[in-house]
Amino acid sequence: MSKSERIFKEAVEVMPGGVNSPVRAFASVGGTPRFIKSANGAKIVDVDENEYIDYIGSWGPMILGHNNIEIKNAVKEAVENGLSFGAATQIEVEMAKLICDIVPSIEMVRMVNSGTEAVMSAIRVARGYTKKDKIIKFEGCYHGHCDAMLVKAGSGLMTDGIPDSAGVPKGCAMDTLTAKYNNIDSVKELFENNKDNIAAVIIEPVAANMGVVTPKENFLKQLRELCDKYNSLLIFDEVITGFRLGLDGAQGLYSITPDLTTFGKIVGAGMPVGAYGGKKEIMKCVSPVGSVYQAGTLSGNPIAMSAGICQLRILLENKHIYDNINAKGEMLRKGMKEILIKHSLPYQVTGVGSLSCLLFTEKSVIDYETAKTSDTKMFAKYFNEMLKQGIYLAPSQFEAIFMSNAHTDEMIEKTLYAMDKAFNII
Ligand code: HOZ
Repeated sequence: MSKSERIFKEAVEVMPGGVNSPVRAFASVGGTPRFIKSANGAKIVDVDENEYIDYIGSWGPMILGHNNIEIKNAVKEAVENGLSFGAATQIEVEMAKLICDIVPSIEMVRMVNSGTEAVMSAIRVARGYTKKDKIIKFEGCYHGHCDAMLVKAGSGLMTDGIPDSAGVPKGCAMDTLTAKYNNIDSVKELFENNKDNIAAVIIEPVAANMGVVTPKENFLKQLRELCDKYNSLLIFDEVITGFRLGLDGAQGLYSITPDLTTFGKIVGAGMPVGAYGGKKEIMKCVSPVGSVYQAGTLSGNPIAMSAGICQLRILLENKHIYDNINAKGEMLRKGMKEILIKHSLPYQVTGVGSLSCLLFTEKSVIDYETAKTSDTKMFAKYFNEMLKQGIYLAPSQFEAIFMSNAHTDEMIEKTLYAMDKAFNII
């Protein structure tokens, strides 16, 4: 029995599924989750000393690769002064200024501790500001695990085949309306039927929790127009895309200005950080200035801020990193497509920039329905073959492949070689 297997046996006795977040449990791919001991650059090592090329990158934060020396030093320095004060610190102001400088749509920002918290708070702000209740979300988009967003959600729910979570009171989900991603008519219809009641439309501008699904041309622009027409807010959930698809995320890439944006992952460089922000007029609704209450004992924690600021500064001062990771994402996608052709397989390679996915369906993936046509059993076989060859992919068909600045061409070539071999076997 491997060490991972032994630890997992203990883990399932004391933790639901043996994990602290469901997708990690390998439930949809079978086998035992690898218990990770350390990581460096683009490689991770498990407790049995197996080394893998890592394409999860802690689900997105590690855009520079693991264990970045500058970030590590920034954290060490911050630790010397104490872990948390529950009081205002200068470093929080530094972080807020940095985010406002980097992302033009953000005039004011509030730091929280996760993407879920950011979304939950942004929705409350949208409701408080507009004095309306209903929220439109898109099938297959995942916005963390707050009650109102666990309706036809992507990520772990899609992996487990349970679109709506148990334990969400009807009242909480009653005001969540779902539209179809990439289908503007489905949004128009909801607006027409709920004219004065839509507080906000929330969207992952690139949907990265049902595979990676990019927006059709003009789709985001049309959403912006509809929100303006009906006096509703447009919220971009950039927890995955923020600071990844460019410094100013998907909103920069597609030239759309949302009213509110949520961040997580990269903004914390591996520490538990989220943030939400937007127009000053809207953010001034937040307590203590306004009447929308939102708080957090560890929000703006100095250690987390020091990590996040360091990572954002590196990205800001080295913009070529984006060219680099985007080119590597492209190299991977191109290579995957060639292998599919070689094996006469009809599967879909999707993605943009450093986010990619291989979906096991012959249908072009444009939304939740088409993503769900994926053969998840085939994905599971593929996943396990790749793992055997030292390639650590997300253990779910519907999660992204994350490229970091630490991935080398050789690593990508090795990955493609493994993929070719995997398709000879499965
Ligand atoms: N929410 C993440 C997937 N989109 C999973 C996080 C984790 O399991 O660590």
